[in-house]
Amino acid sequence: MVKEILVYPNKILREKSKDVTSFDKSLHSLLDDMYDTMVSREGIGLAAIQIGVALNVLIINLVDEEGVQKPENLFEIINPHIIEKDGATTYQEGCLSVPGYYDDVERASHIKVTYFDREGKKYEEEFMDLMAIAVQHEMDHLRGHLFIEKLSYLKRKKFEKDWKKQQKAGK
Ligand code: QAP
Ligand code: CO
Repeated sequence: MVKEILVYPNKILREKSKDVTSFDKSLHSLLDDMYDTMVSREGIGLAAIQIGVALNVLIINLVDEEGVQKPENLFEIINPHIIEKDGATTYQEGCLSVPGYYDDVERASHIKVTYFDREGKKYEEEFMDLMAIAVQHEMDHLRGHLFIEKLSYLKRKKFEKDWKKQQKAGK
């Protein structure tokens, strides 16, 4: 089911998410709702808090070389921990909770992560490039952070000004 996505500056987006403790039907329907919601808005990543659920759950579904978003490339990542990170890369990020705004953010280019899947099976995996960026972006949501917090002071000020203007315009 498609859920409503919380948009900045909704305070719920600042909540810290908690670990999943049971890998049951309610987790599965959360994951399914997150997928429907993400796809309906043409997103490539979503954290549970973006639909108001403060659990350490995120999904990522990058597009392939042909630009097609295939369900078999979906990652469901639960209770993730970054155990190693290195390198640096910059990417023009966006976020479904900050629609219409994109800006450069620097992050580690390579990460090693432990996480669980929807059945509670544990994985240790390395991610690079866009997948590494997406995991770090979504994991920031789990700690109540948005990519706009990483902007320089001046860029953030300009963002706040433009955002207020856009909201006044009723968008
Ligand atoms: C997070 O972002 C991410 O502004 C996922 O109008 C960011 O899916 C992953 C979106 C950077 C990898 C790299 C944003 C859709 C989607 C918008 C998204 C919009 C419509 C963002
Ligand atoms: Co986001």
